[in-house]
Amino acid sequence: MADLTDSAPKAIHLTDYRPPDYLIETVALRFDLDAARTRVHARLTVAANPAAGGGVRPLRLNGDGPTLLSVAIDGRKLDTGEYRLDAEFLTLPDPPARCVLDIETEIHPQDNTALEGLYVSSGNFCTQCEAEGFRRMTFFPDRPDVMARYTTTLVADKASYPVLLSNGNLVHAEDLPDGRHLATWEDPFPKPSYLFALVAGDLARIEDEFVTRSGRKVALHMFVQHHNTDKCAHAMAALKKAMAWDERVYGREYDLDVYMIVAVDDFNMGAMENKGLNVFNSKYVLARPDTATDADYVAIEGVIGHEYFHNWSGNRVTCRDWFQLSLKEGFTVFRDQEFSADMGSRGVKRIQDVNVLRSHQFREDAGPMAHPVRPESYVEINNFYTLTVYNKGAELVRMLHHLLGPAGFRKGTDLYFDRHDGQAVTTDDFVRALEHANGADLAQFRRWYSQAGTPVLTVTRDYDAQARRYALTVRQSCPPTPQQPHKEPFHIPLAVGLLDPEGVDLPLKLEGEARAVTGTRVLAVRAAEERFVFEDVPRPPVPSLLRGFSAPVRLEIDLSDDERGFLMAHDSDPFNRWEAGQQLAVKLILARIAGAATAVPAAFVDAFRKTLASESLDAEMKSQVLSLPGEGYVGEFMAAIDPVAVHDARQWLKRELARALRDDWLAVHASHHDAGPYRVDPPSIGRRALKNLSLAYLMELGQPETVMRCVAQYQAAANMTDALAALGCLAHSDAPQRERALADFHDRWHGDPLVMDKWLAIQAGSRRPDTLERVRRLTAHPVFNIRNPNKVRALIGAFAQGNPARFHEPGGAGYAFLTEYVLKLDPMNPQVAARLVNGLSQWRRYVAPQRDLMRAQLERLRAQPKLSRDVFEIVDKSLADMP
Ligand code: B3K
Ligand code: ZN
Repeated sequence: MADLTDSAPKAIHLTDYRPPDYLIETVALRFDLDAARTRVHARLTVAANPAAGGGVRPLRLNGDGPTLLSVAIDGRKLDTGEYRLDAEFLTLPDPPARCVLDIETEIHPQDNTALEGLYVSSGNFCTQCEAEGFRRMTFFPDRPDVMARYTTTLVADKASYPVLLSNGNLVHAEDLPDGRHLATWEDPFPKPSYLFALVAGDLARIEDEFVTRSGRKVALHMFVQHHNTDKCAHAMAALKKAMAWDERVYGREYDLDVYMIVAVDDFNMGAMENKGLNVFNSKYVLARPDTATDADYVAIEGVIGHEYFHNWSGNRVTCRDWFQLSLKEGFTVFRDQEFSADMGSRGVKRIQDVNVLRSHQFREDAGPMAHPVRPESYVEINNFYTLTVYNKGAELVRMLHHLLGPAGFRKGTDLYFDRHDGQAVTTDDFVRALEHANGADLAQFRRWYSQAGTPVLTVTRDYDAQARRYALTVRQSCPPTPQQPHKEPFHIPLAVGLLDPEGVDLPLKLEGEARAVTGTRVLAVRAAEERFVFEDVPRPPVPSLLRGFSAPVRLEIDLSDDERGFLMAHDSDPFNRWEAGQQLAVKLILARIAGAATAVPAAFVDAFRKTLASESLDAEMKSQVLSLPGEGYVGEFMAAIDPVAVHDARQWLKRELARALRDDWLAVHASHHDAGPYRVDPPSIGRRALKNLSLAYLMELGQPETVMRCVAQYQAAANMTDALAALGCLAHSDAPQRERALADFHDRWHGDPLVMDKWLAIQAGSRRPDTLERVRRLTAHPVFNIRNPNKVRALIGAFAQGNPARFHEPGGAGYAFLTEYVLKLDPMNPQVAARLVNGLSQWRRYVAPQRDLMRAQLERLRAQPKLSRDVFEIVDKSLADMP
């Protein structure tokens, strides 16, 4: 904990990067595991780094909390006068240029509530070392550009901890006389300390095998608590698909004899890509049709893929420093998005990814925490595992893919992996490899990595009937962000199509070109203002711009409602078809808020009806097109967000659509049944999604017969998707059946923590006026546990981040409640506490009195004498002046 009465935590700057003074060649670790006190012995072979400057160089080893028992150089134990020990470092003033260092420490895993370093979850040991958890176990140059070969020996009581795992291959196992046993693991690949992992516990092992395309057999082992062995099949299948996909699409094979995944219940985030030994939040492993929803199944496949893909993009080639985090995360998110697109529906996947980006990352990019994809400074690195680094970072890689084309992009990644295998590198190295492989110039493109903020593209069009010329004028600008008042123009790939009056894509011929190309073209926008002239355009077309969301920008164009309706019906680009409907809906909701809409235009209702009946859209895509934009996204269009007004206006639109299309929704709900066993392919997911969307619309009407229908679905549901959809509708409603259903769900599933997370989240997300009261009560319920991050996210997170209308109630009770929780949680788990504070950091965007009430809670937090560095940084930046 940082004691702020002494000094505020200080920032680390990218410009201060220096290569390490010493490298570590090998690390031999021995853990004598005991939940109360564990002994760690580390033997490091140390060598001065020729790449660093000469002269006397102290060796500084990071340490965050371990008790130092002894330190020896080349077998000679040092006296206390021969080293310095402070809150952050163990410093050896002038060690030999080559030496062996022995360090013994003691740690207390069972008291580790921060879930970083070595901790205990459900009685088993596990570790989380990224970003700076290794230093919580022993003293070490805990930075990613120090890559070493690890050998790890684990010693533990055999009855309690029959399974002992670490990175690499098992090289030795032995029973000891005192009921303990020992296992030694060796990882042949040099790695940074953040990829170290160990697991010890009483776990069941699910086995499978993958044969790589060069014919090597890889054992696949999944470790879960014994009662969960029937929930691993989907994750295992996903792993095999991911391994095959990375071979096919990137030419990357797996490199060890065994790939292990361990599922734990207590985990700060989704999962962790430790070399050969992934540790997963059980939420992203365990699934059975009756316990997991379609969304869970899809997310499991995506996260399994993500962590697997890190084996190359992150592990074999790693980051030089944490400012380069997007090197591995942005690239790996792009890889997992494309994997999911190939496994499921590409169009739907793109819509979902863009929804996340626009509703959350755009907001981050416009707020006090805005930072470039390659940040320039940080106080606490854990606060920079952001949507900007991950999701905007992925958009950058996607743009590179657009600009170079699939073949050029692959040439570039081949060069990148070959050139940098075994190295710790920068985002610039990544871009350079793509440039070199293609003879391309990406100098201007690099600004995407260094400039924060979301660019705005304003497009105007004109048509010259006589000359048959159609011109698009594109202007770009980017708002100021903290530390960056002015921005230079970006290099933006703008994918466009032009539709003729029949809704067919026109052949596109740019001024001066010899031939026309039919379909989508990617225009390179580079200057602050550019004009693109198309020739031989017989009639004024309807432009379809930013197809597939080809760049992470806000697009402004004055399309009429008729034109948007036309695109919604005809665009060949599925993303823009969806987008046209979203923009129409946003406009209508905003008009309602402004008091200018009393009825839903017939054309809008008609577009919905036609979508439902369309033969060119599948059910999954229909469910996307017919879903109204989220409240968070609508708020983005308001000068000052009024969450309650947004909610009410959106509800109005939903009700009107429910009423106008009642018979259509009923017909869909009645006809979209699952036949046969549960499947998670796109047609089945689509069928359930459209059926459950229909139910949600119908439930807006508050009619007893729909409530009966909903209860019947809940009771008859053979899978969690249908059960939870019905329960979710009931949780919003005033229907007397609500409480009975919630109680029934609890009684049925109270033994399953992941299902109980859903039960909590559904109640926290209810739009009923008594929701905050209920959330408060639930914090005292036996299934809630503040030490378990999933529970905190399910209850407090779902309320503060997923239920804007209730969280932002004008009295400010939601803010006070959140603050109480942040204060309670901060001493235990600063990482999770800091995530919650994000719910307040956007205070400037809101109407009064909400903005002032949010600020008051931030000030209350800032006045606390002891805050973690994590929470301090967010609070401090949130209150700082904006440019
Ligand atoms: N690399 C980890 C995230 C670690 C977060 C540390 N606070 C998971 C992932 O992105 O794959
Ligand atoms: Zn990742």
